[in-house]
Amino acid sequence: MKAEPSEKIQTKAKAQVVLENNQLHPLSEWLRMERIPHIWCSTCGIGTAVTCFIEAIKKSQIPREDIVVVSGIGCSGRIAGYIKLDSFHTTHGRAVPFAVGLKLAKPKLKVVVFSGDGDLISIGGNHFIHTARRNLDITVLCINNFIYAMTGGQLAPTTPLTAVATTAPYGSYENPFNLPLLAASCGANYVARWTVLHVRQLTNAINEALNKKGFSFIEIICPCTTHYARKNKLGTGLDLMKFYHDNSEIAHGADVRDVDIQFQSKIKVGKFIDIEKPSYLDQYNQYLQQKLGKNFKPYGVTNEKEH
Ligand SMILES: Cc1ncc(C[n+]2csc(CCOP(=O)(O)OP(=O)(O)O)c2C)c(N)n1
Ligand code: SF4
Ligand SMILES: [Mg+2]
Repeated sequence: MKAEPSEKIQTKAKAQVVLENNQLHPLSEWLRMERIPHIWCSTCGIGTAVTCFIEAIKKSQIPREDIVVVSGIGCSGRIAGYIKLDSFHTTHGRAVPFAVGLKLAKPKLKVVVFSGDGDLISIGGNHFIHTARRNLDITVLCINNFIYAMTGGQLAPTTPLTAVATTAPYGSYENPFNLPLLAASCGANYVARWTVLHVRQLTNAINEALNKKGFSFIEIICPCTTHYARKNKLGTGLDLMKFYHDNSEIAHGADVRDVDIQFQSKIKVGKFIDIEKPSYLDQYNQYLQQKLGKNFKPYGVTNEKEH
C-alpha cells in the first residue's frame, strides 16, 4: 500500500533521528530532527548554547508545554526553528516585542527570547531597553559573537574596538555596548555572562534565569569561526575555546561598569545581578489595586482552565 504523505514525512523524520551506530540522537526529543542538518557552520558555538538551554529546561522541571522560545533573524535567530517547543521565528529585531505580547496575553507561559547580538541590541535595541526598564517577566538569552554573522560579518554594536569586520576593514573605532551594564542599568532583575565553554555554569544560569521573576538576561559569548574569527585571524573553533579557557575570569557580583570587553582581552564572566524587584505585572496589579480597590480584578493570576 502506498504511504500517505503524512506517513512519508514521519518516516523521513525517524530516519534522520537514527544515527549511524543505530542510536537515537541524545537530544532528538527536543529538536525538530526533520530539519537537521542545521545551517550552522562546523565549530560554531550556537549549538552548544542550545544544548545548555535544553539541559536547563530539563533541570528546571518547567513543563515543556509552558515554555515558548522566540527568536529574531540571524544565525542565532534560527534557534527557534530547531527547538521542539512552541517557538516563533519572528522578524529582525522584533523578538522582544513579540515575546512581550505573548507574555501579556498568556502570563502563565515562560517566555524565552533566544537571539543574536545584532538582532537584540542593534535593530532591536529600543525594544530591549524598554522591556528591561519595565522589568517584564521574560528571559533573554543573547548569543554574542561580536558580529552580524548571517549577513557576512558586518560591524555590530558589540564589536570590540579595533576588531575587523566586513564594514570595518581597518578595525572598529566605535565603542561597543557593555551588555550586562546595559541590561542592569535599564532595570533587569538578573544579569549574567558565560561563554559557551562554561557549559555547566551556563546551564545553571539559564535554569536560574528561567526561575527568576522579572527581566532576566544572559549574555552568551560564542565563537563565529566563519566571520569574526577568520577576519580577525583568531584561529579555529578550538583556538577560540582555548582562548575562553585561558582568558575568562569568574567574577560573580562584579560591578557591571567594569565588565566591558576589549578586543582579545580578559572576559569577566559570572552572575553580576540577582535582585528582587516587582515584575511588570506585579507592579501593574499592586498599583491598580491601590487605586481602584475592590473594583480591580488582578491580571495574570493564573487560572489553569484559561490556558
Ligand atoms: C529589517 C532587516 N534588516 C536587515 C536584515 C538583514 N539581517 C539579517 S540577520 C542580520 C544580522 C544578525 O546579526 P545577529 O543578530 O548578531 O545574528 P548572528 O547571525 O550573528 O547570529 C541582518 C542585518 C533583515 N533580515 N531585516
Ligand atoms: S556564520 Fe558564524 S555564527 Fe553563523 S553559523 Fe557560521 S560560525 Fe556560526
Ligand atoms: Mg551576532
